Amino acid sequence: MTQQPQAKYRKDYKAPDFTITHIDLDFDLQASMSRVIAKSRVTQQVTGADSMFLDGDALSLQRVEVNGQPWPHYEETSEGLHLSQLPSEFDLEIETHIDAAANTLLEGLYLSDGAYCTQCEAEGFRRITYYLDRPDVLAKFTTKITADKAAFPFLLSNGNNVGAGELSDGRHWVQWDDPYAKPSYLFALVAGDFDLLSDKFKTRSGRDVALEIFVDKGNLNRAEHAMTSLKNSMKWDEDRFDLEYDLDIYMIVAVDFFNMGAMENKGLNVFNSKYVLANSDTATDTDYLGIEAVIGHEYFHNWTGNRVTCRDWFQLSLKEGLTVFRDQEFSSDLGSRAVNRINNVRIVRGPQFAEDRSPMAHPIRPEKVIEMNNFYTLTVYEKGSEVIRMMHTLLGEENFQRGMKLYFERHDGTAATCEDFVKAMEDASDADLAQFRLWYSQSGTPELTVTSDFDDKANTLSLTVKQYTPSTADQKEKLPLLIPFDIELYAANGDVIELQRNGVAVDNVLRVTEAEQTFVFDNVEENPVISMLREFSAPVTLNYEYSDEDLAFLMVHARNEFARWDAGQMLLAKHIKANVARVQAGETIIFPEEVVDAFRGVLLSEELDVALIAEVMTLPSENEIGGWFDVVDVDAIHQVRDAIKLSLSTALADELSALYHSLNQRTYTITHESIGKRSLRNVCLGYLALGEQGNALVSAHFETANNMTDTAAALAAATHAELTNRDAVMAAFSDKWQHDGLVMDKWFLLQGCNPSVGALDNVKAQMSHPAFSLKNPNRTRSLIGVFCNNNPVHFHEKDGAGYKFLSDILIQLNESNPQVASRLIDPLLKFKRFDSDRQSLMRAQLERLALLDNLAKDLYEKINKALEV
Ligand code: B3K
Ligand code: ZN
Repeated sequence: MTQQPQAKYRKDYKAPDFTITHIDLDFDLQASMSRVIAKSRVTQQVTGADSMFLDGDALSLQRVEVNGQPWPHYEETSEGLHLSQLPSEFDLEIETHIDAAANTLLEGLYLSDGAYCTQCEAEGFRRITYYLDRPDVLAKFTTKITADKAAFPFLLSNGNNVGAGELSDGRHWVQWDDPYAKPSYLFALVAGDFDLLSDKFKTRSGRDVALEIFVDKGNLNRAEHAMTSLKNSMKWDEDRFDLEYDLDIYMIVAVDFFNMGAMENKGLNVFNSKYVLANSDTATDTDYLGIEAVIGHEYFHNWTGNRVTCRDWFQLSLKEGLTVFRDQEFSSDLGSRAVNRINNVRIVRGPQFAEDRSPMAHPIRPEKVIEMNNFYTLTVYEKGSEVIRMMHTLLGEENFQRGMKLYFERHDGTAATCEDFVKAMEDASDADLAQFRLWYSQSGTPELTVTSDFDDKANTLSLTVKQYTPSTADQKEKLPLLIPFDIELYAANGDVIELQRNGVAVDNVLRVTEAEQTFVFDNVEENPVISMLREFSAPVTLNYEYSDEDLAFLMVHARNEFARWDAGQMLLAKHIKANVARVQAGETIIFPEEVVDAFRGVLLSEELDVALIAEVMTLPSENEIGGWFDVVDVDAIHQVRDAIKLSLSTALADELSALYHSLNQRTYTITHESIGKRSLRNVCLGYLALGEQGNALVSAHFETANNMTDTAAALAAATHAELTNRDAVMAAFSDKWQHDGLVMDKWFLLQGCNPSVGALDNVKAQMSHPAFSLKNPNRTRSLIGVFCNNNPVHFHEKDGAGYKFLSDILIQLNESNPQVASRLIDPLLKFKRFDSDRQSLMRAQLERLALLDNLAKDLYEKINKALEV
């Protein structure tokens, strides 16, 4: 590395000396190189300023003009263009050449299967032209695109199509005008040949909006669900948030080569095809729900992100945390609130909590960044959403919506900060969020330790709550937070005991604000069972000495579905932890009959929603379990989890089998009810696959499946149960689908998490499969990402071969696509969580990577943090 990458700090924010109010872009797309002419209107913001620095990366500069005259006062650096001796207001014209075909980074302008597309967030626009590539510079964009008409019949950009024409040489052009000022990261251009699904939406004020979804040729029959999801999103945002769409057209383009899920460019979203394409043959129910969520997420950004954007990238959670909260509410309003909450909580408790314990720990509003792309994290997104959710819990829906209104009144059309959002919430509701603000600046996972004391003379219940946040890699000292702690008390007969203080009913959401605090409730006539942290009311861990009986009681009597699921998880957690200790001490695994009975009760319940039963029966992942220990013993965890699964399978075989058969649906529909039934039936299949009839049952399931959910469930059951028919069903699937990378991702994923001996060699072998390519981020994540993240026993094999394999891959990706490399490296960063032998093997690979002389900023930042003492 020639020059060490420099960090930026939140505290150093400074408004720009000049701003750009208008930019006219003119693209001439050619096979060998593309020409970009950018004409900007620049105005001074700070009196006396006469120089400015424009960001630029991998550009070939052709000319610079100021007010129509060639401008000699510039200097090119590796990071951009320094212009000097500038007047206070001027027109700037810059011509650059870029090579889209050579762009493997998938950032800036690149080719995806013959179509040009762009990705500019966070700092990709600087790979298109020299610019003030920062989110607080808001300009009105016009875009002219010229390209060969036969190869690129569709030429798309943000805003409205305002002109088009043909040229004599077979080329054509289209002109776009976006009436809303925006930062450069929301710019988009797409040029290609697609199939187009068109529809329209009438907004509640009566405007017609044209809806257009562009997909690869031949995929029109997979775009319908995305369109329905888009219309549902538009309607939901009007109904729940009072927000209406603001342009006459909304376009979505699906591409196969994309570094993440999707991108909310104004009026022209670019999506990973994974989050657009679906039909019953190719997509699972999870895919359908994922598409609904991501289409919603990007649409909701139109207000939370685009109309009000971020002042600087440290404020990313302003748009991401809020928009995740909105998409979670959308999915919950349309589907099962409990199942959505469970799945969101699994992500926070699993990988987000793990991030807090890693060298990359950061608050939802980071303080220091080297490569911004490294901060599109679970902390900024998922914990960010939990922080918004806590405000929603504390203020209530009505006040929260008042806060949203005020936020838009104050900040529409501007670049705002997280503080602006909290202030709007506070001012609209008269709440005091002073202490709550710490959630934005303090990193780490708070631990709540609760003890209860029932006084049968005074009929009082005292709850003592201690909060403690362990130090994190980025921050030693921690302060007490305001934690909304939602509880409910139950009598032995299942009745709810009202929470009272001094005889007056009090809210279920306790405000925990001190390091230690005691809450006393009166008129409690019997020692109650306490449901705590209901709905996961704060992103914290909970320690409370529950008895098995109390947890089994809550699984039946808790009034809310989430709490019932959570009681089941706590019951499992108790026994998993105890058994890991037993295995480590060389003792045998014990899983008591009473615990099995609690799960039998759930399977037999006639009142519980089937989708919820499926969730209750799903064991926590090995990674989540790993998070409960200081030193992660991957082998013991795997052994215990497998043994418990087998115990449940054996003891509950009759109940599982009866449910499996009764849940069979003749016809395939995608309603929430039928998704729930398939989900439980396939969970039953996963257990039954471990029994004597496993092979026969899974083969029959595979043969008779009339949709991808069931097909994929058969493959998964065969894989996890290591059935002898596994190779046969996997081969049949590959024969049928090897032409379709997106479908094959389900297959690569199962190769990645294959528990059998020789898993790593198998993963290496599958890299030569005709459908695999390291150039495609989806394939890479499915096979290699899943192996390294979701196959802990084999990734962490004691010889260190898994670690070496990952760093060999990272060496390749460091050059071709550092953004993907930087996501893939995460399991290696966590080396301190393992035993000392594994630690040194993992560290050695990080040290090997650190020595690369062309190490990208992305990897540099993470490796350096991990290796810091
Ligand atoms: N805003 C984009 C993510 C951009 C990631 C840049 N590395 C998608 C989203 O969150 O909606
Ligand atoms: Zn987003």
